[in-house]
Amino acid sequence: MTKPDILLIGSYPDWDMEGLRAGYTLHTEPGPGIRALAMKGHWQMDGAFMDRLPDLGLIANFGVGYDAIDIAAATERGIKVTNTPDVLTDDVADLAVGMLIAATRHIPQADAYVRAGRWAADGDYPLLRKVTGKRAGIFGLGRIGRAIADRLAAFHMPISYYSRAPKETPAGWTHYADPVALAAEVDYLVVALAGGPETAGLVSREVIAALGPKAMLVNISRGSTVDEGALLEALESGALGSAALDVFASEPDLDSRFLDLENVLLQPHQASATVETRQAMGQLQRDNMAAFFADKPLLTPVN
Ligand code: 8YV
Repeated sequence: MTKPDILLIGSYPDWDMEGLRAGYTLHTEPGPGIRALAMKGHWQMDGAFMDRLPDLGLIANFGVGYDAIDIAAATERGIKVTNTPDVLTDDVADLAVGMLIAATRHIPQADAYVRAGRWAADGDYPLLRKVTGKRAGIFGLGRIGRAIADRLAAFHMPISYYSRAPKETPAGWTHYADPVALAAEVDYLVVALAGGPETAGLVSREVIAALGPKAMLVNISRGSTVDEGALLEALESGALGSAALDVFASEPDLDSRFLDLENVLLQPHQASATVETRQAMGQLQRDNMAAFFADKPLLTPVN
């Protein structure tokens, strides 16, 4: 039996390549006859590119966020889009909480202090602030936001959240319809919004100002959700206490002003980057393609 033709975008580890080669004839350039596209990375997928694939029926995205794909353009062309939700939720929530604690308790700086011999030479590391019991705000209470909130609730943090409509939550969680009002009430603001035009800049200059000099912004979603110019200014002036960031507007070439700041913890967009989760994401991407070619319902459709 001939293998279906698919276009491969992005760099895949051997375990994915094995599964992909076993099931498909792989192409690296668009053209006729290609019915599915396996996409990885944050490469802009617009209507003009889709038009170079006249037989395309499916874009199978490796990742939960599909802000790089013009969904309206895909729908107009009768192209289905799938993503990889759920399988990465725990990892992303784990990293958000890890970053929050690491940045508050200066885990990277204290490690450097020990390695530099400063513990013996200069004495104990300066005292910091406590994490447990502080007030947490979650921006976007989808699957990932909820998993972060559940973890922070275990640290006895009162949970407030921003979302368009209130969600079903454990008793005592507070919904805010106004992002600025939420920011004014919390010690930590963790951004777990989906990317895309609807959420662009939602962490605005006003939200950052409302957080204030003692608060921390944590972002594991997309750089586009934050007014990055306002964030940099506030971190530089001390108007915002600190930030822990896994994502940036211009990643991977982030604004070099971040590198000069001591009140920021920087991560290389690695929230889903464990072997277990990346294998599960690759499997789900291939399972969606297999369903498409077998004319079965897609597992995790977006449109
Ligand atoms: C990326 C992510 O997909 O799932 C998402 O939305 O941002 C990540 O998991 C990953 O970097 C692979 O491109």
